Amino acid sequence: MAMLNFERKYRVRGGTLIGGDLFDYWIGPFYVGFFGLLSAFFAVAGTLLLVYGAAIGPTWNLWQINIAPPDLSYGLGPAPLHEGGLWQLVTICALGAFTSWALREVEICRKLGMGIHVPVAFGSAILAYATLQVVRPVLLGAWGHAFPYGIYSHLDWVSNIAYQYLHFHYNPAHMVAVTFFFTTVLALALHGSLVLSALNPPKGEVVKGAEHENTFFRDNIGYSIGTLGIHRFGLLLAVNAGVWSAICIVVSGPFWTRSWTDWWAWWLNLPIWS
Ligand code: UQ2
Repeated sequence: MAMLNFERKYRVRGGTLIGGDLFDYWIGPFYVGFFGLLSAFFAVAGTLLLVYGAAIGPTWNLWQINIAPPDLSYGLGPAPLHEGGLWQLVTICALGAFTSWALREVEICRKLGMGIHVPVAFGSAILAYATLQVVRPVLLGAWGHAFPYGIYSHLDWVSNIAYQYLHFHYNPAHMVAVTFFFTTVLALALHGSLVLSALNPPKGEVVKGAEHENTFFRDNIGYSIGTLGIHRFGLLLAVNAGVWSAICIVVSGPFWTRSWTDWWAWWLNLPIWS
């Protein structure tokens, strides 16, 4: 792929966290770096392990393939390859690939003299995954509490865990997480549609800018959060969606074992009613 002329200015040396100049190069449009190689290694290794797991399994039906964590009886110890060991290796590869990818983003930020907002935001998604697959199983004492890798099997896992707490939607942290997810979607829909409506007019019509964007929302709801503000707000919403997801799952089991509907008894038990 040809290097665009502006890339010459931004393909700068340095900013690496590890390895100095050794891995400081590009392959086509992609920056490599130590963490690029590490991320690619973990991604390929993890994928091959999943394919191997499918090969020793009972089906090649894409919907039914399942790489399950070890039985609860293995606790937090290593399991034989065919009894959850594959799942353990895949999980190491996944976390290795995700964190390497985040650190590769940090290196690119440093090269460009930018803030590290993007990798920090990605970190909230990694946190949610790590909480599901590592933090909560460790607190509960067995890898068997993590979810299996498979399309239907992981959906079944979610359904089963939800019923274990009778009705997971009564989990207050889950309510907060869902609200952040939906508000993120609303904010991005408002932002994307507003920017397109101003910057991408029909042929022959003049392009509008921030003044028009502000005016639309002031006319419509009496308030405009501003062009910088909407991006700060979007980051806040999206990061909180990940953080509250992590909170809502880590409290389920380690800190609350009963029905989530029962949790709301604190309200009925307030002394003001008696
Ligand atoms: C805005 C603004 C933008 C935007 C958007 C708004 C000019 C281009 C979407 C409007 C957003 C508001 C009022 C906050 C929405 C609140 C919730 C809870 C979704 O004012 O500035 O910049 O993209």
